[in-house]
Amino acid sequence: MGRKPPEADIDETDLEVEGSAHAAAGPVAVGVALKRAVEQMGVRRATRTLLKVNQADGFDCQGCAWPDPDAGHRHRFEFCENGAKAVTEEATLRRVGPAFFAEHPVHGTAGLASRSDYWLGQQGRITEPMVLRPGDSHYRPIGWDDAFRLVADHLRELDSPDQAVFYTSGRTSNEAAFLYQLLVRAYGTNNLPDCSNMCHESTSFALEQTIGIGKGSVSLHDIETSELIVVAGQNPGTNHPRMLSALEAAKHNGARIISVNPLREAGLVRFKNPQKPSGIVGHGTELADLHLPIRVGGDFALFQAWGALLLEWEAVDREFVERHTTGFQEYADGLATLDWDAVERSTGLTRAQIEESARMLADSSATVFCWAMGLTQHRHAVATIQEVVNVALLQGNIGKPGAGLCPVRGHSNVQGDRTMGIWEKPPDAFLDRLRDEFGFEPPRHHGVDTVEAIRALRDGTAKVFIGMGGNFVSAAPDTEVTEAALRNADLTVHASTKLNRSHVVHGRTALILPVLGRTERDHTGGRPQRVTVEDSMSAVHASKGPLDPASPDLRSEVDVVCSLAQALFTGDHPGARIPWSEFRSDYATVRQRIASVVPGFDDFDRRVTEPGGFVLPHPPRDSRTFPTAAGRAVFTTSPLQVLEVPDGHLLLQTLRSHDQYNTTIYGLDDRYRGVKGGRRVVFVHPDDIAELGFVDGDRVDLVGEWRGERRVARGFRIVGYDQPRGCAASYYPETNPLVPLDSTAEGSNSPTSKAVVVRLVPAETP
Ligand SMILES: Nc1nc2c(c(=O)[nH]1)N[C@H]1C(S)=C(S)[C@@H](COP(=O)(O)OP(=O)(O)OC[C@H]3O[C@@H](n4cnc5c(=O)[nH]c(N)nc54)[C@H](O)[C@@H]3O)O[C@H]1N2
Ligand SMILES: Nc1nc2c(c(=O)[nH]1)N[C@H]1C(S)=C(S)[C@@H](COP(=O)(O)OP(=O)(O)OC[C@H]3O[C@@H](n4cnc5c(=O)[nH]c(N)nc54)[C@H](O)[C@@H]3O)O[C@H]1N2
Ligand SMILES: [Mo]
Repeated sequence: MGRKPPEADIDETDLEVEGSAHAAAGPVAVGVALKRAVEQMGVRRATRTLLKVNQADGFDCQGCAWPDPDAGHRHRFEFCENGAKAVTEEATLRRVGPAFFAEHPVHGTAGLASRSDYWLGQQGRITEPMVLRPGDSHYRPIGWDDAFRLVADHLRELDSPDQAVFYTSGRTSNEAAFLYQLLVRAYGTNNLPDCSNMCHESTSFALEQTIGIGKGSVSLHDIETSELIVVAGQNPGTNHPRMLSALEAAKHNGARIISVNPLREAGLVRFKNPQKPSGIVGHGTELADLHLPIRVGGDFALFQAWGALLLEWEAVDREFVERHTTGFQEYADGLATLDWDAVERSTGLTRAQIEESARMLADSSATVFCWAMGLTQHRHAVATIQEVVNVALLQGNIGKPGAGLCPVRGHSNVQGDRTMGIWEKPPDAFLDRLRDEFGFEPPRHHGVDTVEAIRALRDGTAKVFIGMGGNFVSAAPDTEVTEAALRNADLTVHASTKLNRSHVVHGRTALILPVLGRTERDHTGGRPQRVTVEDSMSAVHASKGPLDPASPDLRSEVDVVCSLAQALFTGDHPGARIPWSEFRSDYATVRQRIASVVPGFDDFDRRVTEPGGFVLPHPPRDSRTFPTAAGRAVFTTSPLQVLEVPDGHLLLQTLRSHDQYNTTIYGLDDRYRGVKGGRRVVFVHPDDIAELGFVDGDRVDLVGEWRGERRVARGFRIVGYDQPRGCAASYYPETNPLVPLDSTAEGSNSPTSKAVVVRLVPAETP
């Protein structure tokens, strides 16, 4: 593949399967990253861009939300293979302009709608606003002012502001996110679903209930100085590669690591640090001291069992428990009768394995618990994360050096977007401050989350969908239902950098608004602007792109929001009194407003200019203060729930390959799992393959049965793969048709993407 985009789409007959790799990162990773960057950008642009990634004077890598080292301690190359791919994807020299759209009809046999997200994304950057009007076969250019007028007219015609849905993906800067929620609330709704609803919502909900704040409690320094790190339900080698450097540093300081994962993911087993000679030539570092090959969904039971053993062994920080927590006795009583048979069935682990790992916990006086989607996307995700908190509280592992809770966020500013008020359930205190600052009464009733938004569009109670980034159609569950929902809309609008399926599965009228990405210089209002983001550890810092924009017609997200607001709010509408043009021409004025509305942002504009930015307050981390209703950290008692899978079925988790960013498919090489040239694979234990009457390499359809409904995803190649019996894994988003819209986590309403009960049947079309 060269500078030119691929003409052909994915051809699954090119699929090749080799054994899985044993080490992550290392020189191969560097090579792959540079090759892709040079292919799409050329040598000079690639070098110039990559040298600015995650530097104090550069831009924040859009790859993930992992924090950067302190300003003085960064490498010259402070990025990873997959960060470089994320940057390349955006900084590519490929372009999708009016000629492209004139050439390609949206529908029909060779239409854009017949293409995969891979093909669409590989075509390049969108250069001009485009519109698809009712009855049209092709997208056509539209001027920016006409585009804003079109959206404003639709919004004004609705019977109620609640008939519009305003989605956000997690790349949006703090400034754009703050203005976006301001626009939406001034318009009159809290319909602000975001990718978080499908991601760490279970975490935010569980932490809010137990420690009083929905964010993690550790710093990078805590990781590097901990005695024990538990990494559960997370694949850092692929999704947060720079985390491996922190884990390596921790190991050098004597930490031990437990990996809890159905799969033996490459990065956790062995890691070659590309920034060090030993990583280039040596065997790398053995990261995990103990790997627990847990059954999918077994973490709830594992953490209960750990709690029970710590109690039995009296490995409890009594002083912390007494001074800072509530609910301990009930929790301890609940675990006294723990059903060990159920624990072993649920986890697929032996009692010896659980005791060995619990012993490591007992022996550690500073433990960090890390987790991601393997814990959050389950029916009992909230209860599971509360069990993680229970175990942390037992040993006082919150608010002390080297210890804490570390949910590892996904999108690079997903945490910041929530801080800025992108939330369908805003707290009253936030709305009060918004009212006092801007002089209008924000709506108080809750809005729709992602799942509810799909229902509202499906049922016609919502008619307009606006997406600030993201790829709603492909990222959301139950693809057929979601596609029908979007097609049912009067208007779908996407502020995007690249083409994706949400542009081609659309409402009666569809708009694409092309925006600047992180890599690009933002010269809005005639002056250079910068934006800010918040990472997974609550550090806020500035981001400024070095490159010329992909096209002179791009606008910043801040500009898009302000311009839409100006088109929408006229006359004596309270929204018309908000100084949108001032905000657009000087983002510092937005930061001043953020400082007045959002706690922890005092003197924001000045503090963010300091190298490395600043860290937001976190009462449990900073002073063991727990802002819950009880004023203490809360032990939660929940009855053990075991996920039972009927005979002949498998429990399927849907995960990321090493060559994608969510629905953006960079390439077809999942190097660490040995899959190349295609993506439709299902990983199954060799004994399960045999027991189900198949052989490795067979092509099957995946059939989901849920509450009497049947869902099918077609044409997957079976790949024998080491994991607990009864489990299976396959890539997202190809498997999203199998995730039922109504199958969500209790409490957070996140789709259960990591627990889909399926049957394998011989493929209908071989
Ligand atoms: N390169 C790259 N980076 C990314 C992304 C990307 O797509 N590509 N996505 C970004 C986003 S938005 C996010 S949210 C993060 C996602 O980061 P991850 O959460 O690491 O992403 P997944 O690929 O979904 O991996 C889930 C991991 O959990 C394991 N797992 C599955 N089910 C269970 C279970 O029941 N229990 C346990 N203990 N483990 C389980 C899987 O085997 C897998 O290792 O990464 C972010 N960074
Ligand atoms: N089955 C299953 N489903 C899942 C998951 C899973 O593990 N399994 N994971 C879930 C998770 S964790 C998440 S976070 C969601 C992801 O859901 P989304 O965030 O909606 O999806 P992405 O694929 O990250 O969005 C990619 C698109 O964002 C646009 N984009 C990229 N950069 C920018 C930018 O700077 N500005 C703007 N305006 N647009 C930009 C591009 O047009 C690109 O096509 O998917 C969820 N869905
Ligand atoms: Mo995510």
